[in-house]
Amino acid sequence: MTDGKIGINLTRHVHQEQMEHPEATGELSGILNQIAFAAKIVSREVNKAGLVEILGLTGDENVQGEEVMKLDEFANEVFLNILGKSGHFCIMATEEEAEVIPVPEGHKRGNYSIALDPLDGSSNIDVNVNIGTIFSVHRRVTEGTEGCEQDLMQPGRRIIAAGYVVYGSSTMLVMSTGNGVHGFTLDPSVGEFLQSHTDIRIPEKGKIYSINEGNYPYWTTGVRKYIDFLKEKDKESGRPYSGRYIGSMVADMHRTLLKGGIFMYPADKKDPKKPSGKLRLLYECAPFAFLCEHAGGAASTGTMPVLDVVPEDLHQRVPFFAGSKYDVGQVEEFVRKYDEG
Ligand code: P6P
Repeated sequence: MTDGKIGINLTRHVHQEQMEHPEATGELSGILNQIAFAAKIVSREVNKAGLVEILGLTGDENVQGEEVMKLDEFANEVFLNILGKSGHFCIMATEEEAEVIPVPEGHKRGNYSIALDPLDGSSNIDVNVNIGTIFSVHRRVTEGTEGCEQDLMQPGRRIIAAGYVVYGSSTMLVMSTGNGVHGFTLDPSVGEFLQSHTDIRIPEKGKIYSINEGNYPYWTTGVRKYIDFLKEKDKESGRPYSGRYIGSMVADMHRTLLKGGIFMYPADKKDPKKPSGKLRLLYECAPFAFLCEHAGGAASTGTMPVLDVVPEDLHQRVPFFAGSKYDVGQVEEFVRKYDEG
């Protein structure tokens, strides 16, 4: 996937895209540069977390009722501070805050809204597993100065830019503004994200499935039968598939984008408070669905494209099946046959 075009940095890439697509406003490069700036700061902390006493739990809980790691809070603060003062946004939302976040007093309200998970996979921080930031940008739909929830609660089909940062052996930013999916790897020696992956394409069909099998007893019949099917021996279709599950959405989806296959977090009956599964629509599923579709793959709730879901709540959860088009289509067939029939 890498094409040796090292030397093009994120700024230049987005500028070139805007030259080719004048319909996009000039703000996109500013937005992505601010996201990259915040990501560099978070990357520095993540990479030294093992060395300083930052791994401890704060003992606080976020709106999801999950223990908040200090790095979660740090990442949340960094992104909100930098993006809130960038002048590009009229309203923001993050996984860490129950309510929408206004732009700080005295700073310009811009034409966009942003929803983000500042540090997804935080439960993996203290075992040194890849974690990440996920973001989704919409154009505002309301008039006036202050933005509001309506500017965030838009279907993913209307996203104008989305992406993620994966903090791992290297820090990589993968994004799309609707003209292909591109990857940029941070060169800490120059402090720049340099293009390392151009026009990422998800293979039409994969041979890896990624799901938390511990939830098997709680899935619908259709999902259970699909997972059983993937394990049956069938040389022609490449089954049994290999199982890979890291438990960090950014890491699992990064592999799925590059190698294909299917990542799943279905609805399950394990927690009555989460009847639609665990992953959130606005700042986890919709941005990854946007990337999957622009990389030639698909992302479904099991019954409809994730990008067509009209949000009803800021922290709404949806069942999520994403990756190779063939594989996502196949799980939809099992859901149709066994769960809707
Ligand atoms: P489970 C991390 O907490 C997260 O939100 C995603 O990054 C990840 O895909 C999922 O939860 C893992 O959840 O229930 O399999 O541990």
